[in-house]
Amino acid sequence: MLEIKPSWKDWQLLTRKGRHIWAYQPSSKDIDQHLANSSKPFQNKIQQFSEDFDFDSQKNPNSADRVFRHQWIKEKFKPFSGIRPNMAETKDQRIIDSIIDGINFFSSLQSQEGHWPGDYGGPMFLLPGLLIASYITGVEFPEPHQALMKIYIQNHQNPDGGWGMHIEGDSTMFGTVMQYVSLRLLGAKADDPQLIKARSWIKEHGGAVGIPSWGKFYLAVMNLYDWSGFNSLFPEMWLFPKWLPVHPSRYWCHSRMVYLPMAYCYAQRIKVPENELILSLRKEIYVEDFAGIDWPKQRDVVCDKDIYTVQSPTLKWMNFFTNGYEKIHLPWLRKKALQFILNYIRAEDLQTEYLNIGPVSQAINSICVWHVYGQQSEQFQQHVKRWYDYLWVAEDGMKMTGYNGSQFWDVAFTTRAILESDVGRLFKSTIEKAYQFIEDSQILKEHETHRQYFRHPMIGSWPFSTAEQGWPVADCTAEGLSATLACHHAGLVESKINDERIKLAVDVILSYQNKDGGWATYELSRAPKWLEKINPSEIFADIMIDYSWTECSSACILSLIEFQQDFPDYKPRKIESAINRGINFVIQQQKTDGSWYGGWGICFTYATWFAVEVLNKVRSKKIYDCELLNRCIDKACGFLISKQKSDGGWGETYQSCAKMVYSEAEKSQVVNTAWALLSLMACGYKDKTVIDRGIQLLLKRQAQNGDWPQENISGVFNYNCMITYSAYRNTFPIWALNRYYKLYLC
Ligand code: LAN
Repeated sequence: MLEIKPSWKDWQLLTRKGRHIWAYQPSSKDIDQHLANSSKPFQNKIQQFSEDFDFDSQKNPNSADRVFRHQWIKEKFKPFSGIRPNMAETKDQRIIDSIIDGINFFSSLQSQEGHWPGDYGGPMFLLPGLLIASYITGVEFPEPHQALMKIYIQNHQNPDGGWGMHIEGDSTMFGTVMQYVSLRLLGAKADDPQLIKARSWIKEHGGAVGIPSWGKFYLAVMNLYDWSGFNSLFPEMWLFPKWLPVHPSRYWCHSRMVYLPMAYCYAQRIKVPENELILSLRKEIYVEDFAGIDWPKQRDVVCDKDIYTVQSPTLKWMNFFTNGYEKIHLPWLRKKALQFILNYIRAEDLQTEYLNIGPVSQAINSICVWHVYGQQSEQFQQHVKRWYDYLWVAEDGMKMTGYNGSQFWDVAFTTRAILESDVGRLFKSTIEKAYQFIEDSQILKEHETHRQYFRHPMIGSWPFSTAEQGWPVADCTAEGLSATLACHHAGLVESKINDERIKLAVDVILSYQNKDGGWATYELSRAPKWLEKINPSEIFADIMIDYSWTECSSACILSLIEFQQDFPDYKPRKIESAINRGINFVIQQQKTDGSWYGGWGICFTYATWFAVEVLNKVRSKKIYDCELLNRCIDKACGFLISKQKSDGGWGETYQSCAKMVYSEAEKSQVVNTAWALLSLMACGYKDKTVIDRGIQLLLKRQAQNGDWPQENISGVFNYNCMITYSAYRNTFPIWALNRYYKLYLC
C-alpha cells in the first residue's frame, strides 16, 4: 500500500449535492464558508510538493485518482461483512467474491449524497485557459493551488519537450505553447530546464505563429499575438434571422457557448497590458521578431502537428468576407450584437448558477464578465467561486476538469451495474444513496429565459453532472430513466420518482429524436451537415451541429423499451415508431466489419456495446425484422471475437477515435474487456470459452481490496481530444462480472 505523504493530507475534497471543491487545509467542511475564506492569504507555505507525489507519465500518463481514493478508503473502507452467497464450485466462488469485493470497494468511494466523486481530467488545453483568465482579471489562485498546477503541467511534458492536446497525445503546438505560457504565469523561469526543452520544441516546429485558432485566441488575450492575425468572429452573426442555417443558435451548444464569449473578446480586442513578462514571452515563443510579424498572414497558419480538420474552401470564403467586413463594420450594429452576447452570457450564468456549460466557456465568460462589470462585481466574484468546481487534485497535480464532473453519468451506470444481478441486493444502502442522487438530479423546472436563449425543453430530463449545472443531455436522461427503473424493479428503495416524473423523462427522450431516427447529445440537430464546412477549429471534427450518435441513440431506445415493459399504455404507437426509426438509424451506422464507431468512449468496443445491447433487446421483443437483427448481431460478435487478445482481454487505444480505424492497445484493458464481454453476453454468444477467458482477465487484474487498475484513457470528444472516466475501471468490470453471474451461475 502506498504511503500517504503529508502534503496530500493537507488537501481535502469537500462535496455537496455533487459539487466538488478541493480545499487546502480547510477550516470548515462547508463549501461556502471555505470559499469565503479562501481569498485570505495562506499562512502555511508550500514546501517541496513535487517530492510528495509519486507519478511517472512515462509509465502511465493517466493518474489513478490516488489522492482522493486513498483518503476516502482510509476513512470509509470496511471489508464486506454481509453474508456471501456460497457457490458449490470454487471457481464460481471466485466470481461472486470478485463482484462483492468490487462493489464493496467502490461503495467506500461513494459520497454521502450518493455519487462517486472522481477525476475528470485529460484535456491539456483547459487549465491554461483558466490561468489566462485569472491573469488578465488579476485574481490569483492561492499559492498551494498554483504549486500543484505547476506540478501537473511539469508532470505531463512529453520526452520531446512538448505537450499534447490531452495527457496521452503526441506534442502539438497548441498543447506546448499553452503549457509553456502557463508555466511562466505560474512563476517558472525562462531558464528552467523543462522550459528550455519546450522552447526548442516550439521553435523547431515553426514557433507560436502556427498555433491553431483557439490558441491564437488565448495568446491574443495575453497580448502575445496580434488580434489582426485572427480570423473575424463576426459578432453580428447573432443578429441574423434565426431561420438561416448559419445562425449560431443552430450550432452544437458547446461550440455556440465557446464562440459566444470569444466573439465578445474579439470585438473588444481584450488584451493584457504589456509588461516585462509579456515582452519576454514574445521573445521566447516566436522564431521571428514579434514586431516584424505580418499578422494577417498568420490567420490560417497552423502547425502540421496540430491540424485535424483542414479548412474548407467555404470557410476560406467566409473568412474573406467577414475579415473584410471587420474593416468597415458599423459601430451601432456591433454595439447591438455585443449587447445580445452579454445578455446571453448573463442568462447562461443565471441558468447554471455561474458554472456554465463547460470549462472553456467558464474561463472565457469570466473574462467577459470581468470586462463588463469589473473585478469587484458580484457577477464576476460568482464566477471566481466556480473556478474551483473545475479543479481536481490527483497524484499528477491539480488539473482543470473537462466538465464540473461526471457525477450523474457515473451514478446511473454504476447503479445499473450493481443491480444487473441479485448480488447487487446485498448493497442496499449504496443503492439507496445512488437513488437519492438520481432523484435529486432530475430537472423539473424550466428557466424563464430558456426559449429566448435557444434551450431545448428540459422538464423531466437529467444532466451529465449536477442539477445546478443543469444542462439536460439526451442519453443522460435515458441512463437516468433506465437506472430509475432498475431501482424500482429491485424493490430496494421507496419509489420517490413517481410515474408522472418517469413519463416526463420519456417525453423528453421522445422530443430529442432527430429526423434521421437517431439521438444527438443536448439538442436536436438544428442545421444541415454542410455547416461543418465552416468549422473553424482545425483541431476538432464534427463540432458545428449536434449529430445523431450510435451511443446516444442506443441508450435512448433501450430506455424506451424498458419503459414500455412497465407502462404499455403510455403513448404506445409513438414510442413504437420512435423505437423503429431509432433501430433503423443504429443499424445504418454499423460498419462493414460489424463494429460501430464510438464518439464519446474509446472506441469501437464502446459503441458496439451500446448497439448490441439495444439490438438484442429489440430482438427479444420480436418487434423488428428478426433476420436483419440476427445478421447485425452476428457480425458484431464476429468483429469482437476477431479483436480478442491472446490473454483473453480486449484493448483499444485513443488512436481508434482519431484515425477512425480499430487501433489495438499493446496491453488488454479492463474497461474495453468489460464492454466486449457485456456485448457478447447480451446476445448470448454461444462459445462460452471466449467469455470465460475475458472474465478470467478481469479477475486477474482485480486488486485484493476489490479495485481495478487505472489503465489507458477511456473517453473522447470531437474525435481528437481524450478525457478521463475514472469510475469506468470499477463500474464496467463489476457490470460484466455481474452479468456473467446472472447468466451462468444463478
Ligand atoms: C461530454 C461528456 C458526456 C458526453 C456523453 C453523455 C457521454 C455523450 O454520450 C454525449 C456527449 C457528452 C454530453 C459530452 C459532450 C462533450 C463534452 C461536454 C464532454 C465530452 C465532456 C467535455 C466535452 C466538452 C466539449 C469539453 C470542452 C471543450 C470544448 C471543445 C468546448
